[in-house]
Amino acid sequence: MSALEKTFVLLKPSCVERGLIGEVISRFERKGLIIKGLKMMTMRKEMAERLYEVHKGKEFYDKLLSVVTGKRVVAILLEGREAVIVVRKMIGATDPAKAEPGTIRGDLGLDLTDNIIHASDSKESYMREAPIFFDESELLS
Ligand code: 3AN
Repeated sequence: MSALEKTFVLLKPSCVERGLIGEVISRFERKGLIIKGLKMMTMRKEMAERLYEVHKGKEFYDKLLSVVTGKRVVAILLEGREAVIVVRKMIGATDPAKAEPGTIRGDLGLDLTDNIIHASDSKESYMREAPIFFDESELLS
């Protein structure tokens, strides 16, 4: 059996505002992923800039920052076997209009910019993204 892995998930403002926090967390729990960290916070601009730094310069970057900055989000650390790839499969394609039914974006969203949820796409992304939202001590516990 492969080693347990952690991944980082962010429930975006539309997920919080539409009352879908429980629905999304419930899917992860039912899958067997363990919640290792969970916090609601207001997304500061500096956090959004760090999370989306790879998209700086793209035409959707400014809009992306403006839809998340100053809004409530929920940051989650999940742990489980192959957690990164499992969660990416569960969230579905970036564009909710193209995401398969059965996925979180496919079932719950339509907007492309605020597409319900973010999840790390690799172990390296997890290592970069998780410390933006969680302190070192929270990551180790
Ligand atoms: P994913 O979130 O599936 O990893 P990325 O990393 O390509 O997708 O994009 C990061 C975020 O940027 C997306 N979650 C979405 O909010 C936004 N985004 C990506 N592509 C577009 C686009 N063409 N127009 C508007 N927003 C976009």
